[in-house]
Formats: sequence, structure tokens, C-alpha cells
Amino acid sequence: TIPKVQRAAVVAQTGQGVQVKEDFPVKQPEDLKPGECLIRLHCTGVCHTDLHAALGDWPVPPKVPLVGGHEGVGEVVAIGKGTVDSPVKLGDRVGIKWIAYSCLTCEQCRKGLEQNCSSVKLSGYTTDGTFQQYVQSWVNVVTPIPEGISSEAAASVLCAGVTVYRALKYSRTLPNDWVVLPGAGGGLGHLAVQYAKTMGLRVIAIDGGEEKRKLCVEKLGADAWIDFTQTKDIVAEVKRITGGPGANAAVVTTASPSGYTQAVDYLREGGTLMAVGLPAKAELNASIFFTVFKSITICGSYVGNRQDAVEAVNIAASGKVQVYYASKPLQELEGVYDDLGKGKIAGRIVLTM
Ligand code: 8ID
Ligand code: ZN
Repeated sequence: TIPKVQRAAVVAQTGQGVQVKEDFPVKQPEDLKPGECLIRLHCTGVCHTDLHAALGDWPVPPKVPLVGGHEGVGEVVAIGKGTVDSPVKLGDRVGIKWIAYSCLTCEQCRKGLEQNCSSVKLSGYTTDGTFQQYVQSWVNVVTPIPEGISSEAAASVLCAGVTVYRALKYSRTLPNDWVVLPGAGGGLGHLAVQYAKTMGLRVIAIDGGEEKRKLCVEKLGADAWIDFTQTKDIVAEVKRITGGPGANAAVVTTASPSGYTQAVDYLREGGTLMAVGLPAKAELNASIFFTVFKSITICGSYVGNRQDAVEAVNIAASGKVQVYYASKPLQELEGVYDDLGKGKIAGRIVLTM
């Protein structure tokens, strides 16, 4: 049976913290429209995006009151009456990602850019997300979770994994190429190191501090490490590591603009900069002359579509990518935000319900 109320972490107004409520309403099965479903969540990852949402620091504001969260895994407990041809059934284990809903018929959806659907809904931003025990979703958009991966590990793949997998997929790199990963010790970055290795790339991990160095180099097998808090000339260091010409690509996943500075300068001719991290108010500074003269490509890469999600989850379920996470109860979300803001979390935090 589905309860009428539940535990949820609610942002009443952006910039004013989160309150954990025990009496937040649960969408009832009889209120689901055709195509909608209800998921009982096992757990949810906490992405730096959720902190941006709680702070309201992005140029596009979230809804309020807001239940954040977009890395949820749970099981389907209800499907809206009148739903036809559902790809999932009651009891299936599924994932909730940032793209909560896309129409699948508009121009962008037809092109596979479901992220840019003209009627897109975003989990934990424009529709309530996964920091609650029950979340309403859509049968055509949830990600099936295969056996061979725990719900906790699958959770972080649904945003962090999907996003870096897609960014690497479109980074125009070939096996043995060098990729630079500023933010490598964070939630997105630590998965980027592993997807990159799986794709046969050589990895230069950039982040700060001994814990993140250990994670990137000793646990995940990054080929080289640069501590941005200690290395003065990052461009020279990347060039030295690559034997002179610089890296073939960079996938930047820092939540601060500093991860972007000099990226164009340490790329070799023909290189690609994949912009992923979303600092609140920042401009991308690149020399127009050298962007042209070196034939540099600069791309924005935004989460991924359903196929990217299936591919990223399947690679993780095959054991090639491991999520390094610590579990905490949902009630500790506020403290997790503090740590994320200070850059203190190596890997991911996964909240249990
Ligand atoms: O679709 C997208 N493009 C997408 C999807 C998901 C998340 C974008 N994001 C965005 C988030 O909104 C956030 O702005 O990516 C950014 C990173 O998210 P995250 O991985 O969840 O954050 P984190 O765990 O805090 O990791 C960030 C890492 O960057 C390091 C920090 O030490 C941390 O490990 N870092 C920073 I801050 N400045 C750095 C610098 N100058 C740096 N590493 C290297 N050089
Ligand atoms: Zn995210």
C-alpha cells in the first residue's frame, strides 16, 4: 500500500537551506495520468547541481517549494490508468535522471537531443525530484537498471555517469589520446576517469588534495595527476606530461570557473574542450586567435538522452566503472551541501531513504 505522506527534503525558498519534513504528500496512484508512474526510491545520489538548485545561483531559477534530487533508484509501485505499451512494469527497478520528462516527438527529441526538448521537465528543478521516498515519473523516460549493479552505485551513474560518458563519447578522441579532467576527484570527475580509461584514453586528472590524488591515481588508474592548489603552471605541466604538444581533449567538470582557465592553452592543435561543469556566473575566456589558429572545438555537453543512460549504466553494471560513494541518511542532506560547497567530497554521497 502507498502511504499518504512521506519523508522529503524541501527547499521552501532558494538560499534558505533544506527542511526535512515527515508529512510531505505522496502522489496517489489514482491521481497518475496515462504515461505516468510512481517510484518507491531506495536511494539517491547528491549532485553539485542540487546545491546550485538549493542556492538558486543559476540564471534559470528552479520551482519553489522544491524537492531536489535527480540520481534516484527505486522500483515501480504504480502506473497511471490508461497507460499503453509501457516499457516498464510494476516491480521493475528503474532510475530517475535529470531529464524527468521529454515529449519524444518535437524536433530536438527526434534528433536525439531529449535534453533540449521544448517541453522538458527537470528532476529536482522544474518538477519534484528524488529527495523524497516516492517520486512521480514517466514510464517512457525512466532508465531500466540491469542486474549486476547495486542501487547505490547505479544512482550516481544516472547523472554523474551519464553526463561524463556522453561528454567523452563526443570529445572526438581516439584510443591512446590524452584527456585532461579538471574536477577529476569529484562526483562527475571520478567516473570520467574510469569511462575515459574504458575508452582507451590516457588521463591527466586535475583536482586538489591528497585524498583526491589517491582516489584518481591509486584507485582509478589516472596516468598523471596535477594538484591545482599547488601547481603554478598547469599549461606547462600538461605539455610536459604529453611530451610537448598538449592534450587531445579536456572534459571540465569543476563547479568553479577556475577549472576552465587555460584549457584551450593546454590542448594540442585540433583539440576539443567539452564544457560540463556549470559555475553560476562565469564566462568562458578563450583566445579567439588561438581557438581558430589551433583548430580548437569548444562544445557544451548537457547530461544525456535515454540511450546515453542505458549505455552508461550497462558499462557500470559490467564492472568496468565503479562508483566511490559514502552512504548517509536523507536527513543529512544539509551537511552534504556544506561539504560539496567546500569541495570536500571525494567521489559521491548517496542518501538512503
Ligand atoms: O550536464 C551537465 N553539464 C552537468 C551534469 C551534472 C552536473 C553538469 N553538472 C555540473 C554541476 O552542476 C557542477 O557545476 O558539474 C559540476 C560538478 O558537479 P559534481 O561533480 O557533482 O561536483 P563535485 O563533486 O563538487 O566535483 C567538483 C570537483 O571540482 C574540483 C573540486 O575539488 C571537486 O572535486 N575543483 C574545483 I571546485 N576547482 C577546480 C580546479 N580549478 C577543481 N579541480 C581542478 N581545478
Ligand atoms: Zn547531476
